[in-house]
Amino acid sequence: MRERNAMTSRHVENRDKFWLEEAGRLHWFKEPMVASDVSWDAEDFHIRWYEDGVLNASYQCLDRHLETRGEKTAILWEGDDPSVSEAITYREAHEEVCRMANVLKARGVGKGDRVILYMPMTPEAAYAMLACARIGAVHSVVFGGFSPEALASRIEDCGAVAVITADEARRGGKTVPLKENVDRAIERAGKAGDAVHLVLTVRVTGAKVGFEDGRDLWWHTSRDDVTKECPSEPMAAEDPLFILYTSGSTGKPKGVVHTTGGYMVYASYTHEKIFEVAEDDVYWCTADVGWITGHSYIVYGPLANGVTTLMFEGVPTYPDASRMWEVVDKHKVAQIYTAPTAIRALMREGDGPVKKTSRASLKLLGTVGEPINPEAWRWYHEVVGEGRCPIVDTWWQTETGGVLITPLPSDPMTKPGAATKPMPGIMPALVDNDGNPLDGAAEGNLILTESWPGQARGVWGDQERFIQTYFSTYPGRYFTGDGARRDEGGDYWITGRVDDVLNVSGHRMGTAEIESALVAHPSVAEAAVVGYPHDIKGQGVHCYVILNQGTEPTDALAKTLRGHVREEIGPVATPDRVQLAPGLPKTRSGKIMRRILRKIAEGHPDQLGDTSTLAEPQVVDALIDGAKQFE
Ligand code: 6R9
Repeated sequence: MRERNAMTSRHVENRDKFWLEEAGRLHWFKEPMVASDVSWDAEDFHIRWYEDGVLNASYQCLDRHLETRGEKTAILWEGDDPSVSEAITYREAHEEVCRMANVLKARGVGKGDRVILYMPMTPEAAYAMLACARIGAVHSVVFGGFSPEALASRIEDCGAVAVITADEARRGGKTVPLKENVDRAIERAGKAGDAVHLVLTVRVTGAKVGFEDGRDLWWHTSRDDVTKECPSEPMAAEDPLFILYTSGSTGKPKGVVHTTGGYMVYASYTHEKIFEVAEDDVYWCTADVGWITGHSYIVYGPLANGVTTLMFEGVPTYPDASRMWEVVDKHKVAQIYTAPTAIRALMREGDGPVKKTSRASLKLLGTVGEPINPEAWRWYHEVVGEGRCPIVDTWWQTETGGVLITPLPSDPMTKPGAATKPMPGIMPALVDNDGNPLDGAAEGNLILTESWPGQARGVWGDQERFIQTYFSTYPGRYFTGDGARRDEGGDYWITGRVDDVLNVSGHRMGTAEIESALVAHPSVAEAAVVGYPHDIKGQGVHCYVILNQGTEPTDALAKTLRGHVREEIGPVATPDRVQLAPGLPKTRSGKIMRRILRKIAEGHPDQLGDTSTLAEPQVVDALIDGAKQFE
């Protein structure tokens, strides 16, 4: 708490000075003299940080550590197969990155060119990101679980000239045909596909794949055709570092653009303050590099800070539900950073798989991606961390580049489910639907009133859409799309996307609140709650409930659960419907697609829209079937 307060006062005293001092954590080829020049007004919209500074993100993550940490493990890679792992030092990573950069350069890829990465969770994914950064090319990582169609539309949208991929990915004992998907995507992308003049493929499983002469190269042979030295391109702070596609409530996914200087300062700053990684610690973020969490907290943040970052190829439940904790013991992991959905899935398997491991190395536990229900928080804290590890529930978004609201490890851990306080330097606020500021204890729409270095600079190829999406709802302010409650202590509780908030008989309720109550019941593994039009109340509450393994789905249990929520929150929140379901429609990153649940609850299963990003499309039919009981 004391450090948080000290940093916050430094920021209040002199904001420019605060952020310029934080910039000093990086190695700049030319140090910035100005902190920021920002206007969020539509007429004169611009966001610039450290604009006169010159640096290189790859240099920051590798070269600057060579003298002091050359033999330290940079990437500790744990394979899908539990018997396979590999430690790569900063010096080795530097060499691999230089070689990959030279292969790209030899094929004419250079500063400003866009390169798509469609990779498994192997060290080469990090090499590819850093190789692009090294030569000033702009990478766009597409999660390996996306379809060839999704890949084609991204190749097209960003005008990629090269793709880096692997023959196949391994995950949970299964394989994904990455190279085959790339070939199909390039064909599907037509003219845009023709513009891709290099496909660099990493050999992972050794599967037989197609090879187009003149376009395709193997990484394991081409790496020997180039030298292991490659200077890093001096980049202006505002030169783009990467594009990352993310979906919003409307339209096709947006290519969110992050630039070099501000993003790197913010990733490094937040990683240091939130995770408190000591020099000899092994830090593990379980995300995939295809998501922003993987960018900021597997690759750029930890490596900028000289940390040993663990990269995991597999999934938390393979070969069994003990895997995560086995990995913790095997590599003496000190910090884990994972998602509530993973915690709930593991909690469902009971305490046994956790308790058979030691976990003595753990010092801190983190979560990200969705509100964590107090039940899961407590399990994580008490069973996984044995009550001795602080939990950092980090709230942020693809668009924010790094964490904005979170407990810091030295804060008192007394509010399970609260993201608590802004990072020093971050200025959140709550407004009502008309944009009026809400003071003190209140619930409303979460906005940011001031820029921060890690903020996205735009939407690739469509700056108008960027301004429209984030800065027009409350003109001159950044709208997060999330709702939040601020309690008497000034702590923030994220209630979820604003479009998920229910209004039942004039009472405003976060779906997360009802979900939490349901999950707190001993029979429930997971729940998702949506509203549907109700004649009298305005909105009714429809709960989709996944039971714990081995629990019988009966009408009596559904009734019990209605009563349980009524008990927990109050009569106003009594579910109108409880649907016991076999699964929830989730994206491959584990986010529940509420749009689909809403449409089914509304009785419009014919209007589900695009379901191509679902991990298991077949659950949708079961949900539609199950909802018929309410007709
Ligand atoms: C980093 C990431 C962003 C959305 C965000 C919010 C939800 C993320 C959260 C959280 C409650 C947390 N979200 N972290 N909600 N508590 N700790 O997940 O980025 O994929 O862009 O998602 O995720 O709704 O607006 P992204």
